[in-house]
Amino acid sequence: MKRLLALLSTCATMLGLTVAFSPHAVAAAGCKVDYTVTSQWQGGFQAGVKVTNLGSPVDGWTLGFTLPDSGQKVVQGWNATWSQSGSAVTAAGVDWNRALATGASADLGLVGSFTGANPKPTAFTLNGVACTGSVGGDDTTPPDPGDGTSSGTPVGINGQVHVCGVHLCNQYDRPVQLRGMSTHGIQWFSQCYNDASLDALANDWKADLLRISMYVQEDGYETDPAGFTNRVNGLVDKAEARGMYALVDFHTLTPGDPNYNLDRAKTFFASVAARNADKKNVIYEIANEPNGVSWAGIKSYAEQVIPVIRAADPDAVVIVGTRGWSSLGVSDGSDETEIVNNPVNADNIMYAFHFYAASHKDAYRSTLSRAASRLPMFATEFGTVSATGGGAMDRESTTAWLNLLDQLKIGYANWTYSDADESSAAFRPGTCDGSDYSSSGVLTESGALIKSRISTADNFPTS
Ligand code: IDC
Repeated sequence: MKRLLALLSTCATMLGLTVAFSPHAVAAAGCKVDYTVTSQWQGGFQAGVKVTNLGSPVDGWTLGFTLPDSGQKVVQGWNATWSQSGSAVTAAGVDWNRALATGASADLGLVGSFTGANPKPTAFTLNGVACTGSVGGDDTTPPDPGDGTSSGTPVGINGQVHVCGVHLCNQYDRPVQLRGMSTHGIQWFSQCYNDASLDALANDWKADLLRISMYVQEDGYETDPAGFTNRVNGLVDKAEARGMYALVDFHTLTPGDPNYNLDRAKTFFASVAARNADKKNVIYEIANEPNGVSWAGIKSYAEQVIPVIRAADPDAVVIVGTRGWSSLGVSDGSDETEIVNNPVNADNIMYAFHFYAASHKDAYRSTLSRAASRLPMFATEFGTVSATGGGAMDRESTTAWLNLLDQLKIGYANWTYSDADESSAAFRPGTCDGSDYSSSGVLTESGALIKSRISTADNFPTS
């Protein structure tokens, strides 16, 4: 009840918003809407709305629908500009999801209040055209099997990537931004990484990369080196078959000094780099989040692990963690200058930057902005929530971060593509027990926001 009252208080503000039709908006020839009530409590509910454009591409859209006559009200909505007049509701696309190609979807959500029964809304329209369509076979088309070089996929278009200046560049030597998701610890969530979930990641989320988080401690690699090496290789193959890059994350966390795991890292990377040397889709992240260790200690570790990888796979990009939980030192009171003045002695490398949007804000953003003109950076892990992986999603800070990464062309992977019972997870708890990874009903608030961002067109340069 408390929650409902708080939500109702935002009602007035929300209803003051007006809907702006884009001058470029055109009528869509067809559309489909999946509307799922994801939770309900006394007098209130939350719903996910997935709208799929089945007509010509649109640059600007407005979804309309009619609430049933049971006192339903939209209290709060996300991923669109929401407005209500009587029983008529509109949700207009925002700058980052306004363009919808044919077959593309936007995931929206809302919290509503109701009295009496709670039937679903009716009469959905997209740019004024009734949504009567069914998506048909497209969503279930299996990915191209094979080596991931089929045209149209991220790996097919970009090929073997390399570092050029401060950017990651594709086979045409042009900067690219790779956007994707990180697994949770594969020792805990292996059930979330199967053909159906990875099909959804490639086809529905249109992700460019899968980060494979192999914890070293906490029941991870150290307990079964051969078994975990096989699991990582299996996921590299699944990413490759779907044309996605695989970011192999040697997920050191506690203890924070990567040198504690130096011998394990050499053994692991010698093996995975040899096994995957001929693939074009593999990128190596050699230490997740160094902490309680100096930059000199991290650099020394990197300069011992990188030659092991290079000996087996000379052209793979390697990403080096940074001080203070990969914060470029900021969380330890330092900054990027310690790296700029004393970089790792190796070519074709990048540096990791991690952030959690509710905890890390302007000071972190300005450090990354400065660093990005001097050092090749990759946001190999970030969350929309606090650094604990839980707490409320910070939409404003997340949006500021993602806009910055887009502007700087810095690649990223979001923590986590899992159904962990924590707000950083993209899926609601229990999702990985089933086979549906595509409908809006399985997404958390964080998942819906991140999916909307990742699934926009990449426009990778092809010459
Ligand atoms: C968290 C997981 C949580 C787990 C914890 C310890 O979400 O379920 O219990 O690790 O293993 C990081 C780390 C990442 C953390 C994440 C959220 O790289 O392992 O995951 N986080 O706390 N750095 C900053 C935040």
